[in-house]
Amino acid sequence: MKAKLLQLLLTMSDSYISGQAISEQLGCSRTAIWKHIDALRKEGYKIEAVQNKGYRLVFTPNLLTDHSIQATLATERFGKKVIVRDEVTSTQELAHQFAQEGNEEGTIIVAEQQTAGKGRLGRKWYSPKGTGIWMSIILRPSLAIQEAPQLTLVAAVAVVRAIKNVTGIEASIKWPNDLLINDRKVAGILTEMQADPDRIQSIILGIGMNVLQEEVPEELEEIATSLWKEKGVQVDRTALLAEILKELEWFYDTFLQSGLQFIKPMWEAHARGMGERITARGVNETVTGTALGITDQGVLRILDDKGNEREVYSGDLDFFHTDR
Ligand code: BT5
Repeated sequence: MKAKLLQLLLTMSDSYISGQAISEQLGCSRTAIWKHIDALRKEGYKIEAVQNKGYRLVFTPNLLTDHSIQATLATERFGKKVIVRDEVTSTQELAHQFAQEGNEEGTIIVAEQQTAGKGRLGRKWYSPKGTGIWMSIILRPSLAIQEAPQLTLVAAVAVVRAIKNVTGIEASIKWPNDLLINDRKVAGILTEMQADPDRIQSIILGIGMNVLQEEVPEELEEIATSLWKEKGVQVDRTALLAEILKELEWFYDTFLQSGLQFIKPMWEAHARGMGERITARGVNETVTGTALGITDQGVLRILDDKGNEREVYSGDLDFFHTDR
């Protein structure tokens, strides 16, 4: 009910809506509406109440709550079930748990703060309170196990588009899972899998994005940034999260229908370092050469210094040329 009321106030925010009209639309009593309005005000929403005119939303706090997200979503399935927590160790951990308990595809877990946010290979993801989007989404694709890493690339394109749609900023993709603005990392993607020997049970897709941070920790100063640092505006995190889910749902469905071929040109158009000299540090080997692009399976193609084409399945990239 609170989400529906908020949705109504958000849509009607350029005019007043009477208590009577709200109660008719939502099918609840005016007392119930008043209680929800009071609760929203306590969260920091400023809602004007003018006699004979009604209510009008004049200020929205930059909070992530289940009702703010539900009131803003424009998706069919993703985010229909939203779990928001103030503090968690990692939304990935919680999402694994919820997936095992049978929660359906599209369920999202969001936290205002993570005390043990995870990157790849046991690395840490810094997730300070109230400043970012720290979210995990449960996916249940019918894919072969070896196809699962492609979802990282699909998500990267979706998140780049969401950033562009909401802020106008063109982020670039650093293979396989980083999003950069001016060569500094603004977001990271983590794809984890629960699988039987031959079948994917679920994929937990984690997205971490720095939105409102004025400062990043000293050790990340050279490599990390936030939307606030790049653009100087306080991007509404709920609107951005809803846009990410909208793009992600579309790209995910397209990927499941047609594979990576359709998305690959978009990925390559946004990728940083293609056609340039790079080093890819994989788990078992390091390859230096010219990045040629990716295969239809999302594998990085490199022309090494001996003139051989090499394929790298996962790892970290180093660029030799930076814009900074
Ligand atoms: C990633 O790993 O970039 C994946 C990050 C995924 C985070 C999300 S948040 C929601 C969900 N819940 C989680 O617990 N995780 C996911 P990787 O490519 O391994 O990069 C990790 C490296 O990025 C670290 O070693 C740092 O150098 C750097 N880093 C850490 N925190 C950062 C931040 N907030 N912004 C930019 N860079 C950061």
